[in-house]
Amino acid sequence: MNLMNRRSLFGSFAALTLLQSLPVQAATPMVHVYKNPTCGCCTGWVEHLKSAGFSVEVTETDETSAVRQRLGVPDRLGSCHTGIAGGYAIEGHVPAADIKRLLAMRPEAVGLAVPGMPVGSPGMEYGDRKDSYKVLLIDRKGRETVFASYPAQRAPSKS
Ligand SMILES: [Cu+2]
Repeated sequence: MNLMNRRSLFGSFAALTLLQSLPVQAATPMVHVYKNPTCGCCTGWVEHLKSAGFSVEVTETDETSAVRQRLGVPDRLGSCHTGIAGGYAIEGHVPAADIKRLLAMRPEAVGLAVPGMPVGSPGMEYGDRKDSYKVLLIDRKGRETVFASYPAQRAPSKS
């Protein structure tokens, strides 16, 4: 077998392997997360996504605000990390269930944001305390509407 034939044979194998792997990849939603290397709650959120069945790729960067700007997330809605899922920006501690709903609905939008770092959101667990927070849908003009609301939960008092 000459070199040309060997190359094309390898090429076919590669193409075949790629085709076989595609259905599996499509079934596992993928999130690419940009986070500061020292951010602990960002890692908490990554773990939350993984346990919800997402495959996660992490890029550590000190320029998280540049990533946010590139994706069209207004600074006032910013948090500690930015993810990309199915072409959407996922800013901050957005629950995995809301990302799945977004990917199923596929609206015309920039993506989702949980501004700041509300206590009790995924990755921001702090004992039993859960503050209320909202998941916002950002449209292409940078305006937000409420996508999901999470009420505050008080731990039962131990008296
Ligand atoms: Cu955080």
